[in-house]
Amino acid sequence: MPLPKAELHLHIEGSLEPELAFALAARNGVPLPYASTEELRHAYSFRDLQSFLDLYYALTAVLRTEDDFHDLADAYLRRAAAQGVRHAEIFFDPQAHTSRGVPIGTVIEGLGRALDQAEHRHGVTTRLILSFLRDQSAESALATFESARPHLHRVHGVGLDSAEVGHPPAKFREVYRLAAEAGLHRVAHAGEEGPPAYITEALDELGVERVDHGLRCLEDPALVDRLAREQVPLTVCPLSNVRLRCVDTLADHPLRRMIDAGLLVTVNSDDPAYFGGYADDNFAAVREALGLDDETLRTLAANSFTASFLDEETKAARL
Ligand code: ES4
Ligand code: ZN
Repeated sequence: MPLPKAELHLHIEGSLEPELAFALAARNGVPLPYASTEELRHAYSFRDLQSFLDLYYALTAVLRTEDDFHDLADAYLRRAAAQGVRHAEIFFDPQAHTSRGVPIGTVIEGLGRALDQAEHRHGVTTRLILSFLRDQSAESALATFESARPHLHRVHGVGLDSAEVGHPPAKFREVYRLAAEAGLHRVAHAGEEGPPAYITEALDELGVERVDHGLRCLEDPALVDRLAREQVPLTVCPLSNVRLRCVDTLADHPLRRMIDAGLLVTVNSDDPAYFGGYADDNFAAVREALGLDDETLRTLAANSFTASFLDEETKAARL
């Protein structure tokens, strides 16, 4: 039985498996530049974050209707539940869809319908995190946030993702201020490919409560001390880090060093359809490659609830 855990770093678009991509392409009459699911899987070999993002955004073309977004999220939640996930805080990238003419309401209401049913159907509680594309303008993020306002009852927080280098967190100060004003939680990807200074900036300029990835904090000992002292959660994604070549091999992954430094680390799957595994696949991979013992794995699973946006009473009940 997989350990009960929370998934805190999961892009719903990154859970689109080739089989579902082909089924939705057929349903919507969208042509795909691949002859088969096998041929598509062969394209899953990435040089870096950007080469992955190019395919990730290309495949979103199959997602058009509310039912598509519902089916995508329901398929993820079913798989997650089988891997011991009891709570999932799920990113979505509205700009990847609105830029193709899909209304933001279609995206949020479709995902929301699957999330509403998830506790009953799959035993998974859920939260939705609206994520801004950092390689788009600050104005586009602001317009996206304004267009999401009628749907904010379904949204628990905001995040920041896509190509990191050259797009520092401070670019999004204004939209994060508005999000805080609207009572939303704040997280951001930082220190995946970008420098440790982006982690500090995300904390100080955006007020983030959690850092997604955060791997490169290890290059700055003073920052590690701060993250440990303040117990800022880091949502680490081991299989993603290998596939996007942030680390050479799983055996080189700094997860254990991060735990030993006193950081509040969690293990997550990022884009499981692309990176070779869901939540428990990531747990199993680091157990194997880094020789983590059962107690360490239990700590990582407990950290995932601690670092979640569940209220304290619910967290305790889920542990
Ligand atoms: C992402 Cl791995 C990763 N990094 C940044 N942005 C993303 N969007 C989807 N996956
Ligand atoms: Zn991510």
